[in-house]
Amino acid sequence: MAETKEEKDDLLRELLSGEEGTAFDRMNQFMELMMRYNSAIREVRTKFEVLNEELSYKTSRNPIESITSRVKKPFSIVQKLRRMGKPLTVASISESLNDVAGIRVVCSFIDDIYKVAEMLAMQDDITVVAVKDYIRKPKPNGYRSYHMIVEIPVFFSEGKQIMRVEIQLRTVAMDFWASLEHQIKYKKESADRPEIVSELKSCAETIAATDARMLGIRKRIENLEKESEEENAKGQVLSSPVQRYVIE
Ligand code: 0O2
Repeated sequence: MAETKEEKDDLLRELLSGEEGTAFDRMNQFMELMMRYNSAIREVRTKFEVLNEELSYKTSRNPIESITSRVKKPFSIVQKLRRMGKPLTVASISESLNDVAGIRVVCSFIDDIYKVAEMLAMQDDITVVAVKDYIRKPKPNGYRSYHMIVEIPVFFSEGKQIMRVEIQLRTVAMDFWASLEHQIKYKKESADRPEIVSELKSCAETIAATDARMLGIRKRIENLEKESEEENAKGQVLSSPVQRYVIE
């Protein structure tokens, strides 16, 4: 992990110290690639915003609570390439990394995650490259989220380019755990002590159980509402003059 500004600068210098062109050319190529990832994020983000608007209109509630996005930081890119044993070049970034463009979609309930993910996957300009379902199969530490790597065509001035985007879908509760776990554990060796690992895992399980209960409550309320609407509808039919006549 790069700790100081000097270490981060060294990593970046390594990325930009290829053999072709000048350092200035390579810096420009890098900046252009990041701009392209940003554009890909915008395209996918819009798709989620449209889905949220439509589903909110149809169901009178928001399946998506929030959407955040980021382009991976340059030194994180270099660290990951190095960890993977890949060349530290601009070309290697798009060839080897799936998560330079990242979008996090925080949903209200667990079923919203699967609904929204399926609706995105059905769109004909989206290709799903990989899925990791850490909700059905949580990580050993308790981490839960639904990860998708997708490809999307983005139209630039000189033509279409297929860009990769990593999408993380999780509930508010899963996001709460992941954010705090990240803060608590980041760069802290004592966070790996068995009692802390097991406490964090236990918190993740409590949160998952609460997520399931909240979904159960929502479904019960929806069913009760449906039953009462059906009752009201019957009542209306029976009180119409024709119906009254038939029954009498
Ligand atoms: P950052 O800072 O979030 O960008 P791959 O990307 O497929 O080569 P990887 O990295 O194992 O392999 O992918 P995975 O398992 O899908 O996880 C990628 C991202 O998920 C991580 O990004 C985190 O954002 C999140 N994540 C995964 N596991 C955990 C976890 O245990 N706790 C928390 N809080 N988040 C997790 P990065 O790479 O860490 O970087």
